[in-house]
Amino acid sequence: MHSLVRATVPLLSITMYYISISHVIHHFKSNLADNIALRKQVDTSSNYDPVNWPASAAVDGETNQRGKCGHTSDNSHFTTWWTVNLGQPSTINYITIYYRAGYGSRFAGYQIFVSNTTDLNNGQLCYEDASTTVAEVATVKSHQCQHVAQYVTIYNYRNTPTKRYHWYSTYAILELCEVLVFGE
Ligand SMILES: [Ca+2]
Repeated sequence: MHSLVRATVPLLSITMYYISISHVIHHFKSNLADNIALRKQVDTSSNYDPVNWPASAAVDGETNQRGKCGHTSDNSHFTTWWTVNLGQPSTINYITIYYRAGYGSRFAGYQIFVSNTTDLNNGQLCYEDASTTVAEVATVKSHQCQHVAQYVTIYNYRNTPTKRYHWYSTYAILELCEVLVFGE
């Protein structure tokens, strides 16, 4: 009888150990690997061409630079923004942006906000690009942004008459090929 008990306890411990490890792996995967922005509702300050460059193209799962990108108007705006609604307050881990290649002068200076309403004044600034040369502006870049939020907004602005750097585009324009929000 005693030997049976001794044999059972280690087996139970091993089983519990594996259950615990698989739970951790599942939790790790869902935290890091799920793009919770995919095909979610989006909104934008303006559209350059809602048919060929729709705002929703930034959450269609296609990161290919030759595919569609969300593109705000290029018509004399000094502020511009694009927002994805995650549907509910979500635990965000990090955000990866695929920008249109070759247009770093437009993307430069962009900000990432997370918020629980569409009012950015109630949100948190996660990141602001401070590249000093156009070559520093990465076409693909990930940002740690560990907050609980329902909305992720990419915002940009151009001061007039003085821009931060002479190589910045004159107007604020966003060309987001894909915005991935990893979290749960
Ligand atoms: Ca896309």
